[in-house]
Amino acid sequence: MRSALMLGCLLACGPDAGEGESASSTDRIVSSDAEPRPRLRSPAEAPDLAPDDPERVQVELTAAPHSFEVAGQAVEGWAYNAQVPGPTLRLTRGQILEVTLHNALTDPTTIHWHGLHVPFEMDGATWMHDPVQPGQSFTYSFIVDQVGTFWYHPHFDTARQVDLGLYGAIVVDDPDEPEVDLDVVAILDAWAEIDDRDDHHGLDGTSPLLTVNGARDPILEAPPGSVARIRWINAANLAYAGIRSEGMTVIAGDQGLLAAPRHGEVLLTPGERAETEHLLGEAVEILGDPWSLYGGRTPGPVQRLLTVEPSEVREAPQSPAWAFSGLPPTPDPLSTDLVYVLQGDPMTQDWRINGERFPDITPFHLDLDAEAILEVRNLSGSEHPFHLHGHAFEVLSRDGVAPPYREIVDTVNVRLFESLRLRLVADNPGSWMVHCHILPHADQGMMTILGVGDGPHEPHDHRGR
Ligand SMILES: [Cu+2]
Repeated sequence: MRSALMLGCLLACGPDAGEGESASSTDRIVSSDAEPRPRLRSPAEAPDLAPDDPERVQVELTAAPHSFEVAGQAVEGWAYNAQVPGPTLRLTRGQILEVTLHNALTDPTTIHWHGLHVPFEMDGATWMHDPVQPGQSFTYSFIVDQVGTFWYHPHFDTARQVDLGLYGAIVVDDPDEPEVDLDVVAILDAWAEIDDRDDHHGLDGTSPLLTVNGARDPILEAPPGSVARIRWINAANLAYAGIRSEGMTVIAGDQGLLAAPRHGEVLLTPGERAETEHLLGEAVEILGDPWSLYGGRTPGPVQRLLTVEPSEVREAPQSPAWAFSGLPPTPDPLSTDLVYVLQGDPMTQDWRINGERFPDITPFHLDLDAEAILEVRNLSGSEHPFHLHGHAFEVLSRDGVAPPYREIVDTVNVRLFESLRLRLVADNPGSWMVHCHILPHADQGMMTILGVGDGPHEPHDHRGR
């Protein structure tokens, strides 16, 4: 049972909590009163078992039950190699990542490589391939020709397995990028005050307790006058986090460097990543704005997520010379190849795509290397992070408005009644999952299949979620 996951009233729970507040710098900021405040550490990196092979990073991950602490509370969960978040997998663009998964759980499991363009049989989705059974092992192996911040998690009974603690970061370095003084992985997870269901721990995502690498409101110690690069991953099942900080620059998103930097804030929905740069003359606080799935930025307490604290005050350093491309968005051809209508209702939790619930779905199909325009319309009563496996795609427009620069992602939030137009080059053959990354929504049916090349294949339910 999951009762140990039900954290107590750790957020502001008073009768006036969040009432009548608006999004401004005068918002009440909720911080921890724990003393001393915990120190933030990047999740330990997995040791490379083939250190003499420059072409390959070889790692072993054992998924097993594990007891750990979150914000001072005991949790009976699951972990990779007895750590939550799991070991960070770090490699350089062009290397082969080879991961042997040992399943020491009582349930089947898989690993999905969120955001990486892996061959279909390595994707960890149980649409066509059986999961790894208890006591069994499986070796995933693929070349990585992308850079940036990605993550891995199971794609079997997904909401529950991720919620129990099975997730970790993947960092793919570009040898041509400037070095920074501090390069930190910061994985967000969310915890509800009360949750009597056993499938996830946030409720409607409006005011969960957000933790960073399992710590509430930690301090990141930094050398004086340093440049910090923080790689954020939202591993929560359904909580959104509006991240903001004075002087913060968002330098990268789901798929490496942005075409142009953005200043001040970034919304991180489940599954998404963002990299932020902080030029540390003095300490900076990084805040999390409350966000409702039912209508965006919402009144309520702002949480302090993290304080980055140099050991002494200095003049702020210069930003390194990031190689932003400055590319404009691709012009919209104004034709449409595939339409995805997101439907559902928070009252009934009946989530669908085009009227269908997984696995009773009709797969779409694209020829290999086809360029396709997807239109995603949200007619449901909730926002949804739309995610496609095996590919990244470009956001051409939101409600007809093109972004200022080219925007390449693998997960994109679709707000209430919004229409997005996306451009996809279907260059990876397989029967790929298309789903909402609010994992309970996906488990409840908001998932379908896009066949590329020889696909699609007939639906085949292994609880393939
Ligand atoms: Cu959803």
